[in-house]
Amino acid sequence: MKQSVTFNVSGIKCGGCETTINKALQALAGVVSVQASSQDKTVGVQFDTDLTSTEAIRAAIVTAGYAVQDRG
Ligand SMILES: [Cu+2]
Repeated sequence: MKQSVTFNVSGIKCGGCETTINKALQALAGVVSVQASSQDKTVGVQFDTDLTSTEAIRAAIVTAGYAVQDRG
């Protein structure tokens, strides 16, 4: 099943950060699309719940060097 989630991510400052996060997450099995925004400081991800999870995606963002804020 496909699911979408949006993370609030601090430290996205430019297009290079967007590219870093896009590449890191697109390398994960099950990730369908990634939309990192330096303007909004968000990362929207569409993924297949059979193959990955919000926890795994969150961990990949952290591994890439960015901090994920808890959603309000
Ligand atoms: Cu940057």
